[in-house]
Amino acid sequence: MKAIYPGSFDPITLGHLDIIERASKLFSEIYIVVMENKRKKYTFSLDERIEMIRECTGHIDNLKIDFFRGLLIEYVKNNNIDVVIRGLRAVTDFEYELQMAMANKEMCPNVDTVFLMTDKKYSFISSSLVKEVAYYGGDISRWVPKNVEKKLITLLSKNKG
Ligand code: COD
Repeated sequence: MKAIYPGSFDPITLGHLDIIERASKLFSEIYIVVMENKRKKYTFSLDERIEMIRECTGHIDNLKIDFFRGLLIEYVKNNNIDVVIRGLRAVTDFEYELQMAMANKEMCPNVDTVFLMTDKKYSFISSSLVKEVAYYGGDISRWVPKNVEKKLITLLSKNKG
């Protein structure tokens, strides 16, 4: 079965990576798709977000990394994908995720959303939290892959300098 794990990945964290590693054992092929929404402002460019994912997922064989500007469900239909994977951290994620899963199901009834629960050590991690802690000089090494930590530090030193 083919699955898609869509997200902003701005940037990818160890929470995302944990979901990717676990999903890659459950499905034959995983599409990691970086979604780009014109109305949203990102810290990293599309190319940077893709590159960071590529650098830290080289050990997983059944991955395809891609991007898309548009409705997720269009990408799903165009690529004959069976399942949408999403991660759940806390009850606060649930409402948004349920709404998205239901809208996607309504638009494409043969596609299901599968939720993977976060590992408890990553349950509080989000891309925004990591960026905020890094901005104020905190240690983010336990929350992001090494390549992402380096990239964030470089970006912040450029912005401060
Ligand atoms: N542990 C486990 N899971 C996690 C963690 C963690 N620490 N951190 C994040 N996750 C999960 C999130 O819950 C989410 O499921 C996924 O990882 C990606 O997270 P983000 O934050 O990188 O990406 P999102 O949630 O901003 O992505 C939203 C989309 C861009 C996928 C969505 O808005 C979308 O599909 N947009 C395209 C337009 C569209 O189709 N809109 C209609 C949707 S009905």
